[in-house]
Amino acid sequence: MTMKLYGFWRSLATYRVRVALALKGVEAHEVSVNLLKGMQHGDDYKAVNPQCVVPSLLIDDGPPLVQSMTILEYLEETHPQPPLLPRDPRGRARVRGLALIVACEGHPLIVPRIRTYLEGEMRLDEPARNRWLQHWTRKALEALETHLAHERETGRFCHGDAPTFADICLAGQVFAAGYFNVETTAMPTVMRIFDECMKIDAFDRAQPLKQPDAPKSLTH
Ligand SMILES: N[C@@H](CCC(=O)N[C@@H](CS)C(=O)NCC(=O)O)C(=O)O
Repeated sequence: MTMKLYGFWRSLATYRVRVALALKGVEAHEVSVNLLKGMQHGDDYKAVNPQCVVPSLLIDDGPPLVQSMTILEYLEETHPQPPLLPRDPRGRARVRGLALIVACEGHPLIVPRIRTYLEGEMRLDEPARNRWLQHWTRKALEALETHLAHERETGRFCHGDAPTFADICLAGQVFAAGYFNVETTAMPTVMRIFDECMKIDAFDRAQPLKQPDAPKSLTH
């Protein structure tokens, strides 16, 4: 089986898939789609992903898998070890809920096409656009913090003592806070869990600035 992952160093949705692949020990060749240069809109990539977003996962000659959380679910079903969801339905619902606070609520509001629209169509100047990016990034992190600080299922990680989908999404959202200069001192639980995640090689190696397509000026 050959796997090809279309992604981009800075993409947080790609980060989720990169971490899950690494945790599961699955090899995928990553192809960089430069979102900052608009390569997602080129005809070649549009043929892979008509929504013009990364990630897309190609497995052999089947149709591309799209949407990072769907790809995580696919990896969980096909490579059950190590599990990235708890065994019990209630625990699974909690983990998916935490993950989707990021993947369905926070992250979609800060992606390049939204930033471009705010600037081009809505005529927001840069400070106003940055306020938008910071606001929605912070909102998702604050919601995570409240859940994690108050629910007894929280352990070393978001749910117990092993990483799950929720930790993968949390870690990406903390990188978003870094991109947009969002203050994280009021989120001690989120940051404690982020630090735990980054002790794991799969999370660390997948991080944006450690990707071969990240600009050398930022990585050195
Ligand atoms: N919900 C999608 C989000 C995909 C997405 O928006 N990806 C961003 C990068 S993180 C992208 O490719 N954006 C291109 C654009 O907005 O033009 C997923 O989780 O896969």
